[in-house]
Amino acid sequence: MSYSPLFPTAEFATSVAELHALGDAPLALLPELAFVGRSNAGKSTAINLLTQRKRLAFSSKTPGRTQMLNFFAVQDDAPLAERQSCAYLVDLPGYGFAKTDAMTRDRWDKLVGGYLFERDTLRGVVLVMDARRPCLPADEDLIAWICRRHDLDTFRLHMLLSKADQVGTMEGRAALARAERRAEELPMPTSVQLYSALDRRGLDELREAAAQILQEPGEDAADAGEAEPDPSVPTAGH
Ligand SMILES: Nc1nc2c(ncn2[C@@H]2O[C@H](COP(=O)(O)OP(=O)(O)OP(=O)(O)O)[C@@H](O)[C@H]2O)c(=O)[nH]1
Ligand SMILES: [Mg+2]
Repeated sequence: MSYSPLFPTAEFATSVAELHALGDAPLALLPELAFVGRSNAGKSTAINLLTQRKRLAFSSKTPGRTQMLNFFAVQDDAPLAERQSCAYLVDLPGYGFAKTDAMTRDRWDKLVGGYLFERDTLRGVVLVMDARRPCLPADEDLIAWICRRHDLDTFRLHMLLSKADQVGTMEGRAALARAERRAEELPMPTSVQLYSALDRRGLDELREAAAQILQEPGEDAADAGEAEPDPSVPTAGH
């Protein structure tokens, strides 16, 4: 029997400012789900909404608020006495904000790009994009980092079109269609949804996608396998 992540149990675990410090960080070997996207897209807000916490991840009107890799440990939904951490949500610094100088960009590439490319325990990412302008060149840069991974058959990309409250029905549909077309071209399994932190539209869908990404690959199959009788083992009465 396997348990699912219980997002409201999330607690801050650690922050990492340099990629090389990641190996020394006090982190257990658990699956990770990172929230990435342009600065101000709503990554920190999405983590707070998912975990039902007001200020777990710092959100701000000022672009570039999140500067480090911030890890939040999530416990499983086992009975209270048996609960243990089963995953990390990771809030990443944004990219592509107006005042980016060469040094900031270089730092971002090393820290975030490096993390997205080489982190073995990273199971997938939620790519947060403003529904008013999805799939901008800066988003494509980020997708390019992910495409360099060697586990693209199982690595999951979930495109979260945020601030859906800021677009009309037709514009929202057009944004969704555009992102879906892009998703079909990508080499990794990719899903797309509209969402709003303001009116909580799409929150259940986000929760389901996040839980599914963090699930062990083949976990369902393994569970099903346990229930199947092994034909090589004689059973009572045979
Ligand atoms: N209207 C609306 N505003 C939102 C939504 N999600 C986030 N915001 C607002 O957008 C701003 C930026 O949100 P953050 O969550 O801090 O964005 P971020 O992507 O973490 O930004 P950085 O850390 O700078 O990369 C804040 O003022 C949020 O309140 C949404 O769904 N609708
Ligand atoms: Mg942030």
